[in-house]
Amino acid sequence: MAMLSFERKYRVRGGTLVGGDLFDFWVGPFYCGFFGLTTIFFATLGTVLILWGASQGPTWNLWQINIAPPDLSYGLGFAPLLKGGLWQLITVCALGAFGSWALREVEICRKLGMGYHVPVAFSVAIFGYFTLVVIRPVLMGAWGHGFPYGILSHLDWVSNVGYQYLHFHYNPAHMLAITLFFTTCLALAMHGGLILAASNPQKGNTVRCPEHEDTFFRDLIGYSVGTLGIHRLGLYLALGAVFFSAVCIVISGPFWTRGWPEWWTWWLNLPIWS
Ligand code: UQ1
Repeated sequence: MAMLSFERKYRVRGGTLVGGDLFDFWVGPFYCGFFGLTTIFFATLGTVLILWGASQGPTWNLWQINIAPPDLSYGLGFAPLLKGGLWQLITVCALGAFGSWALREVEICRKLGMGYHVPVAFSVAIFGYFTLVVIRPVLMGAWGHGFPYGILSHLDWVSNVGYQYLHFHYNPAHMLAITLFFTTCLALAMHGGLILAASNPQKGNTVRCPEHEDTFFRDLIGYSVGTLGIHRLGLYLALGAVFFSAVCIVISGPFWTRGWPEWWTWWLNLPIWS
């Protein structure tokens, strides 16, 4: 397996969270580690359970395969395998695999003496999933409030849950989340464009440096957030988008059960209008 010249220097022992040197080795380009093995274990088991569930279902059509959560009547208890129990096991496997992957990232950060920004960011994504399949169902008293595992079925779930609250776009946390998603796209498009414009010149032109990047935005809008700042901004925007997505769904049901347009009556009822 080919190795970049600098890789050997950084492939050092240590930094593991559990097991000491036991799984502290590489397989080709991949770091193994204890959490590499637990990732493979949970991901494989979860995938096998999905395939077995599909084999028990009415279709092999990739779009229509569906592993549904238990009926609401099972509450927060265990359900029989083919009545939502599979969904429960697959959820455990998914969380096991995602958590293992995050801890594998932590071990690699420790080896390399880097900050934990990547595992922290990934943990926010895991938190989004955890909110949907654990926090909200627990707050509402039934695993049946989790979303089904299937390409079309999870889209139907999103649509149905949205319409349950009449008009989800009136959910203030949903508004914030969307705004952060769009702003993330704007920031990444500007950043990608700016970096390519400066550092990947046409034939005959020379590479431009951060001074040019800063100057471009200072000329354009009188302000440059800076080369480190744009990456901080991007991280905060993206994490904020996921965080407010989690907020917007967790308040829908546990904390607000009527239509979201109706929530805004507090605005119409302000005494300043009368
Ligand atoms: C920016 O100011 C900047 O600093 C030089 C970048 O880094 C290379 C950028 O990528 C972008 C997009 C900007 C402009 C962004 C704001 C919020 C003014």
